[in-house]
Amino acid sequence: MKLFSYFRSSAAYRVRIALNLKKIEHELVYVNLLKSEQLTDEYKALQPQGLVPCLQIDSGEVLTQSGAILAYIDGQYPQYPLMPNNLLAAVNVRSIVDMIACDIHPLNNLRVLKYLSKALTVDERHKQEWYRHWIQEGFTAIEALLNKEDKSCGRHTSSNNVYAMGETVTMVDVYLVPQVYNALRFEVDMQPYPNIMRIYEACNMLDAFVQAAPQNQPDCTI
Ligand SMILES: N[C@@H](CCC(=O)N[C@@H](CS)C(=O)NCC(=O)O)C(=O)O
Repeated sequence: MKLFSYFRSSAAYRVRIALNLKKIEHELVYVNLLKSEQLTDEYKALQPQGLVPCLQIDSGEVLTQSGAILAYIDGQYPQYPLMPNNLLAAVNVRSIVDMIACDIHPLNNLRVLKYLSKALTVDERHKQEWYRHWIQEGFTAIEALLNKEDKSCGRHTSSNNVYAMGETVTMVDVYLVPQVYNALRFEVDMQPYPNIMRIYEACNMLDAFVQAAPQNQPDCTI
């Protein structure tokens, strides 16, 4: 299978982590967002929104949207499951995943930042404030959830956990690590989020996360 990826794309980073955790053989195809390669007709024939990632599976079919791609990978390759079996625990994983995927990440996407600067003439300082604002708002809520000693309703959050939801990596960690990478890149003060940082550091002890990291991608110097 081929993953169309860009080293700094956090949506592609999520998929790279999952492919590595599950040890799924794949090829990386690089789409340079700074050169607008995602907007070419050739790429849009694969991903009509012009967004990275997409995954071409061995049958030739192209899967789009990182959440859908991750659901496919987790369903098709059951080794190293990323979603809990318990329905309520799975719903709670999904809830934090959606806080990142729906309520933080889209507001800070490249096309949104470009629109702020070009169409709305927002200056660099305010654009960076915008970026940090949405991360801080989302991380404040996620930190509160992760800090809560709560093993009811399948939530399993606790400040004693190794990973976000317990002793094993789940989809929450797969989404959280790339979002923290973005936060650090844009110099968000991470002091108010000790649980998030602890989880980020624990995940980055695992090869699958290290190998998926932007700075370890062959296209990071292109
Ligand atoms: N909801 C989409 C978001 C994908 C996305 O936003 N990709 C970004 C990189 S992280 C992108 O391709 N941006 C290009 C652009 O904004 O022009 C997903 O999860 O796959």
